[in-house]
Amino acid sequence: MRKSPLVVVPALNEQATIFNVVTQAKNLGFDVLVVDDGSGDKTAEIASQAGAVVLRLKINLGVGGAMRCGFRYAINEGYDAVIQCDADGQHPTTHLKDLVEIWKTTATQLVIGSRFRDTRQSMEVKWHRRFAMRVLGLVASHACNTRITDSTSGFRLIAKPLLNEFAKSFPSHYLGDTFEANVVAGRAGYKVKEIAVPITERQAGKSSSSSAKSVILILRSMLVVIFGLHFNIAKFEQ
Ligand SMILES: Nc1nc2c(ncn2[C@@H]2O[C@H](COP(=O)(O)OP(=O)(O)OP(=O)(O)O)[C@@H](O)[C@H]2O)c(=O)[nH]1
Ligand SMILES: [Mg+2]
Repeated sequence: MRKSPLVVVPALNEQATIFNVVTQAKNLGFDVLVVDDGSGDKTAEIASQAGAVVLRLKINLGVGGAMRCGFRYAINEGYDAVIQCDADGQHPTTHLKDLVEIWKTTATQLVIGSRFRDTRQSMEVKWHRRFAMRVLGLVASHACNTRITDSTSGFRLIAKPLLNEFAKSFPSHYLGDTFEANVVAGRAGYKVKEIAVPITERQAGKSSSSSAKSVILILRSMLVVIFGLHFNIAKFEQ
């Protein structure tokens, strides 16, 4: 029988929230892997006390690098799918099973949890960030052949055979692991779906995103996908 997806949590200095995230996912029956690549606080120890397997990397690889590690671990351990979930409490663990349900009922390889499909319960996003996300969403929708409203979401399920491809090559730069990866998956013919998920503000700790730098990086990402300069994966074969 197929194992439940492995919940992979990239975490950097999230000692205030990691315990709850891990225990909530474990209580729902999921195995949890926390990838910590340079926390100066007690993130790794607390995650381990909460029952997660913890990979501590010696160098900082960023979120994408941590996820690539998680994908490889999942394949080695025989999981068919991974769910990525933030360590800061932003992502509702109560919706982990919704991602699984879509994967199981629609044979989709990428299920994205969107904060923009149902805005009633989701976090406030400033208008310029929302505008940029809308443009990225349009490009991703075109590539994935389905409506994508939140192409930078880090709450998502990735299943085989896409999981095998992402384990081989997955970028670590800003937007490479989210927006570009979605476009790459769509262009290679993998089935992508998006569902509404309430995503809140981070509960504690410090954000890794900076708005000044992100404008340049959004432009960079747009050029990368327009000119097809992104990483490549094998096409989806039924
Ligand atoms: N392993 C690892 N995890 C990271 C790194 N940078 C951020 N993370 C984790 O990746 C997740 C997403 O990062 P956030 O800083 O929350 O980014 P964000 O959700 O776009 O920004 P906020 O909305 O402000 O929270 C969190 O669980 C972070 O702890 C990193 O360099 N290495
Ligand atoms: Mg966050």
